[in-house]
Amino acid sequence: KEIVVATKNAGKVAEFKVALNGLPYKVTSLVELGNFPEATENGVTFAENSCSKAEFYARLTGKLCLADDSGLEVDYLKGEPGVYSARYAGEHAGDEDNNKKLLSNLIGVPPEKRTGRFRCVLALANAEKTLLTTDGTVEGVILSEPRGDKGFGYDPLFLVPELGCTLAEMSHEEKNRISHRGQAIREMAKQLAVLEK
Ligand code: ITT
Repeated sequence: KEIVVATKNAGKVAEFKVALNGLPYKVTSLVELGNFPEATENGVTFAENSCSKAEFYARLTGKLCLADDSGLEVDYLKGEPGVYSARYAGEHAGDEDNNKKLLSNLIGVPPEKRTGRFRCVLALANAEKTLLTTDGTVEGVILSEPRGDKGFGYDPLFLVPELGCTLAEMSHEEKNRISHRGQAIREMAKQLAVLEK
């Protein structure tokens, strides 16, 4: 049996591969399956985008697809960048541009007001419909300078206060243990096992 991790984000793929290791599925991703078109993401919630991506790629591949829609909500910015996290600094912006924009929007904001969270919604779909959704969140504080060189996206700016380090200072295993995505993946694995019974 095969599950396609329906994402083009190499950072996400790396975390999925580690987290799904040990399940009775062959795990592939759009990154290695070839040149698939971009799914349109015009939903206003992570759940809408996650389901539409999963269904879109399940129809294209004819395989069971697991999609991830995720992002960073910053309280001082009223929940931005939220579902726009990947394109915060523009349609084709990279992680560096997005991080720069986030920092510039938080200039002068003291640590106690720099709270926020990552959210992740996973959707599993076949060519007909979405079968399961799960979610996860992790709370943190946005630093004023990056720390660490692992991870992707906003990880170097996201401090997990209880651990005293950013998500970019952790291995995939450590990050998965606490992250929004790690939680959502573990819940998905549980529900999938029930579904298969
Ligand atoms: P796919 O749609 O192909 O999966 P994407 O990067 O466009 O890739 P999203 O629309 O879900 O995916 O955007 C998620 C963005 O939120 C991502 O590009 C990062 O900027 C940010 N993000 C999500 N999870 C993150 C994490 O674990 N660490 C750092 N940044 C994260």
